[in-house]
Amino acid sequence: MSSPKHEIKFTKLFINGEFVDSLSGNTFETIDPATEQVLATVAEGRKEDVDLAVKAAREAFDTGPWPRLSGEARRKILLKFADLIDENADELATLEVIDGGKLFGPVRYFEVPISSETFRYFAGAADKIRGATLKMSSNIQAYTLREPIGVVGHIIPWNGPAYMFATKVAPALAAGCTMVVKPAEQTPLTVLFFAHLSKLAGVPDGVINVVNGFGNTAGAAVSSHMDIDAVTFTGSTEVGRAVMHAAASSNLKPVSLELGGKSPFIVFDDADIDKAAELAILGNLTNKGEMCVAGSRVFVQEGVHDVFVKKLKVMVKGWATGDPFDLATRHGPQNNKQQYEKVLSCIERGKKEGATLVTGGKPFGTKGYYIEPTLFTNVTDDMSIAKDEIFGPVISVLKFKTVDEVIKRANATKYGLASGVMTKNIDTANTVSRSIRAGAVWVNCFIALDRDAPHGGYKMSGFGREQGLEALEHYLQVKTVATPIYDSPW
Ligand code: TXE
Repeated sequence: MSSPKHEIKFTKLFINGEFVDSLSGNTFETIDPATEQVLATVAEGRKEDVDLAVKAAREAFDTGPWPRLSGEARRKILLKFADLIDENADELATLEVIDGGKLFGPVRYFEVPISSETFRYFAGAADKIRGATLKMSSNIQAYTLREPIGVVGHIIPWNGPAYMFATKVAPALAAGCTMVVKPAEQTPLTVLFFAHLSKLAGVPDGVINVVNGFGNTAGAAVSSHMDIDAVTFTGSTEVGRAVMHAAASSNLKPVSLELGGKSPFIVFDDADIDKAAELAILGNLTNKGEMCVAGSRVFVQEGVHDVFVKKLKVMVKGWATGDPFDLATRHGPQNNKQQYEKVLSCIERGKKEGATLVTGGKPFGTKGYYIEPTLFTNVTDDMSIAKDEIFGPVISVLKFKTVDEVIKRANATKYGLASGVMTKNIDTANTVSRSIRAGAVWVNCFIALDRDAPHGGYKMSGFGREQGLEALEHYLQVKTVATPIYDSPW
């Protein structure tokens, strides 16, 4: 299957309901990572464009209908938005592929439908946001209001723009917020298409604004803006720190950060080894390893280590690499050149530090940012491939002996995003689940993400939760209203 016919319709900034050029007229190119060809020239927003977008969002919040609509009215618009995502799934999936190097099949039949379902999930929450009645004292009664926080800034990464847009925008809309979205400079196209759909869905002008641009200009202008009330960020730990800093030194806006990971995937001797091998592959090679939740430290107990590695080797070698539009392809190009070079340099370091390269380890083909799916064994905890997030198709296998040992080693990381445990012993599963310091423990499964399951990090993987009803908390604030009661009988 070759690329379906496509036309790139939206390349400008989206401010106050209109597609507009940047004030400076500056543009930048976005590249197809499978071909290294320029796909489109996109308007480049900077601080002055972010200011305009914030002004529109501010007005939409302070005087516009959105925060004042009933939950039911917002729900209807979110449901319409979801239907439009489904109706435009082919086009959205195509943009995800050509702009981000993702595979057409998984995006078209999984990530785009998940995005529309995320809108439906939060549509269902829009009319159920409510406070509590408080019993303060005998002569005061009080209740809480949960009000939208205001103008939100969303800084989005490049590894799943459609999924990320839905994850951040749907709950913020449900809560009644208005927003400025800053897509990653590598992948602006899907987000711009979503902006177009938002207008068709009936989201009022100024509620969603999109400013394409670079991190240190447009991104920094969002995180340091005095008139943005909260910011959500998904990306590297390093930039997460900068975003928090900017938020603190501007208007003390609350921040939620979803950062990197180095998640353990632990295979005990009694596990279903075929299933464990399959999940180790999916947990590391899905989306060419560009996943914050990748199970990139595969701990295998010594009794099954060799047979497990043998199975893994066969599967990694057979992981079909090629045209992202071919439904038989399992592995596409890395998202961008910088990421491609980073992954290759991590692989070189792994080799130098003495890990055994079982298969892969090189660029694939002659065109595009393709890297062979790579398997390392004899990895030790001190090696950089066991410590640093690679965000690429690299599996590292580490051997262990006992439950206590593996818990200690699994927790010996600055990250804490996710983890996996493969065992048939319920006691082992329970002990490990309660001992791992991470936002998710997946027992006999992996990447069990769901819109109803709060997702987020412990430690330097960040804080705040996305998905689940918990996601709404970031977009709401609580007000206590108290009134005196005269002549109360109680
Ligand atoms: O991310 P950045 P990069 C990890 C992964 C990857 C590494 C580097 O390990 O290899 O980060 O990727 C915006 N103020 N993850 O450099 O720079 C930027 O424009 C405000 C994990 O591409 O963090 C983009 O929109 N914003 C991850 C977004 O931040 C700034 C997903 C993410 O880019 C900014 C992506 C600044 N000063 C990378 N600088 C995950 N958790 O899923 C950049 N940005």
